[in-house]
Amino acid sequence: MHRYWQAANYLSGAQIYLRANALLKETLQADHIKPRLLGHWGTCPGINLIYTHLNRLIQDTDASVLFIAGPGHGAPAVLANVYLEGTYSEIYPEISQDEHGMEMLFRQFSSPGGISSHVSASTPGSIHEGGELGYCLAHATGAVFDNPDLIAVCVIGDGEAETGPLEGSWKSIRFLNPERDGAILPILHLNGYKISSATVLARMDEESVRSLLQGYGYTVYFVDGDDPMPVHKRLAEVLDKAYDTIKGIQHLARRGMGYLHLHWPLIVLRTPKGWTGPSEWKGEKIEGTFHSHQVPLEEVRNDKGQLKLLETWLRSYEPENLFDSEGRLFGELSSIIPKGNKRMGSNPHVNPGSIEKELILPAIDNYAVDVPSPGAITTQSTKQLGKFLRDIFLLNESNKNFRLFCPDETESNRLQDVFEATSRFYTGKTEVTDEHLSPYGRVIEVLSEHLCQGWMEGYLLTGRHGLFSCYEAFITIIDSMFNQYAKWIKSSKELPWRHPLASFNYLLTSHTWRQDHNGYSHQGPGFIDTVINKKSNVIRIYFPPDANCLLCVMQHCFGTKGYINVVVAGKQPELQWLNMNQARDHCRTGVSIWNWASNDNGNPDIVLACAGDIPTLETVAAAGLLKTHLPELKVRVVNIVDLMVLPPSSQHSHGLSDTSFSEIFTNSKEIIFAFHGYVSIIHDLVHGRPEPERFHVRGYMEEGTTTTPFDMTVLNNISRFQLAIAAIFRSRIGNASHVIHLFEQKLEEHHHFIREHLDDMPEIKNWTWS
Ligand SMILES: Cc1ncc(C[n+]2csc(CCOP(=O)(O)OP(=O)(O)O)c2C)c(N)n1
Ligand SMILES: [Mg+2]
Repeated sequence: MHRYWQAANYLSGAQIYLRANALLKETLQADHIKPRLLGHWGTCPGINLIYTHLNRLIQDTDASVLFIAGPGHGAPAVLANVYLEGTYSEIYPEISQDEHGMEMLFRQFSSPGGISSHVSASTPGSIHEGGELGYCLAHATGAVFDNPDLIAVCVIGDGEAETGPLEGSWKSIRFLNPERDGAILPILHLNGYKISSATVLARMDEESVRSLLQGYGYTVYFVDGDDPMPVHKRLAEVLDKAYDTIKGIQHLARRGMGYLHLHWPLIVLRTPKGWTGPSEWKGEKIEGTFHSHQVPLEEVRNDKGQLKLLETWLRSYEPENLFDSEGRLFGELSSIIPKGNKRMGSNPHVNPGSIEKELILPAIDNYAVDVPSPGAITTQSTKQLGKFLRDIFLLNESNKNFRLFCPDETESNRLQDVFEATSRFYTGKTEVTDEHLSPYGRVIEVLSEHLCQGWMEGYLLTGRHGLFSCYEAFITIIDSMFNQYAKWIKSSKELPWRHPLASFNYLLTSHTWRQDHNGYSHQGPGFIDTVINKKSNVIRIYFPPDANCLLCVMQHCFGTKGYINVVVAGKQPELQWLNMNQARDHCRTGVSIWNWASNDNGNPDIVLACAGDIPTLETVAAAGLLKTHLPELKVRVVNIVDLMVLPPSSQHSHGLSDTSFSEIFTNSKEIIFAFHGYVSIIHDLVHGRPEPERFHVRGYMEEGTTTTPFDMTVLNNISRFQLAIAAIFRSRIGNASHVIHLFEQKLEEHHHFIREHLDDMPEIKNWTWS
């Protein structure tokens, strides 16, 4: 095992430096060295040590192990191991297990036309890039939900352990039920440093580290040292102990003997950063310090002394005793590699196409709202969705492949009908006043958007399905995680061997326009701005205006693969516009002219467009006002469900053809666009359409407080009166000053009324389309 570790260390160091002379058959020359030295060495020896020992554990126990490297910047180590075990060459035959393939492995690393410096979608066995630190333990946890036989071993850097999401992830074990879930085994790698500073945990004494982690519910095993042989011995012992503990917990739980007060194992590995690398250069220590973080010797091409030191370092692993003259690993070393799918690079949960079970969806007609005519009834759209979700849980119960992730808002978001089918997952102490808690629950409520996101990513990346329901304003907490996930999906799509995953579905509700209890801090539609910038073959954004449209959109999203779908919908009682058949047609095209609200007879003076449920209400009401007070103005109402119909089809596959766009928006008429989010999004999207300056967009402009629902629209200039006034101005219709005056008076009246009565005017509250 020690020699296997040396082989992995050799391959790791060589990936950073060599472009030729892979087996060091010749004396190392400057032109064997890559011109640009890019990569991270410091973390590699630790990752290699752990991987080597896991190979042994798997061989002895036949365990199914998913390997997650938190410090994904240690890609040379992960790549070295998947290369040694053969999984790399199976996927990329040109990187063969011989001298030529080894040279190619080295050349491609961090090189143009090659592969990136981090673990990435292109790395076999990986569901985790680790480029942006903090999410490894969350991914590990998501992966083992409902995978009872899987152990996700997660290496956590001591720098990474300082991040908010990682610090929050220790509680993940509280969300595992050993009866039905697999196990996580965190290995906290205290190599002492992050990029250039000391780490908090590495400088704490052993007892403090132990009590901290014990407090979270772990049994902590320490492995300490810089002398390889005792470290090997101790690491092998504690891995066996950890494995036995996991199996013991699962054994008891699966025989109904309880698990409430168990302690899951956790290993703290304290070994030097850059271990076995060059120990110092000109009196400056490298091994065991932050100087080993990236490239320990940077001047090897220009400095003969450094070149010599690099050669001494690489030869210290004795490549000639690891690989034969053709570059093949010696047989006795290969014997520690697990067989077939037990190799961590080909764990079947990682690229799950072949083991994924499709999500069974009930017919949405069962939950349809009866809408005899537009505006005839009021309902809570997300309440209807809750019934649909309830039945998804029921239909997929035996497949155990669907979960709802939510930061404690299922009830608040009006999805509580799901509790007729399942519960909130909870294994702690319960009180008689608790509701819907169970260790078998499939609703995962943790008040951490980071964990909801990370767990659901891990769940989907291992072939399952889910929904993340969140207050719209707080989803921006995970902007950066979304960003990384979208990059992962984009990169995966470029790899023919990666099977598509179920789409990541967001339901953003309790949205900006109806934050009745909470006000300004809870008003923020900015997530859409983040999403819109991602690749068009990855993202979709929907604004269903009512319950039937919400059901259509969600049904569609659950049936898609490989996308990130963002659905924004209100939870408050709201007017319903379309019956199910109309909703289906509307959602299929993503945009349509609402003829029932228009009076343009095919030739409008002005177009009123809207996206979002509240903007839709105000737009329809504005059309109603104009019809009553200025019937000669020909108004067309256009509703947009699928935001991505707006850009030209060259930019997004949902983009309307030029002809359809002109049919709906005309080629020249002015458009008053009431939008749920920030206005610049719409301006960006319609860039490239005929005369885009026709689009006069109104949306959320950071005006708000705890006020009435209608006042929110007034504060942000999208109330029916303001839209109607804008329509009159932009259409340039004459003889309308009395109407403008009337609408301005109404706004004035509203201002005084809400201050006196603390509620909206009855004519607003009770308004409906007629
Ligand atoms: C969220 C985030 N912040 C900052 C960085 C920049 N960064 C890359 S590596 C690193 C240090 C990581 O230290 P540690 O987790 O201890 O890993 P190791 O020592 O094993 O390299 C930092 C800060 C990052 N990748 N992600
Ligand atoms: Mg570190």
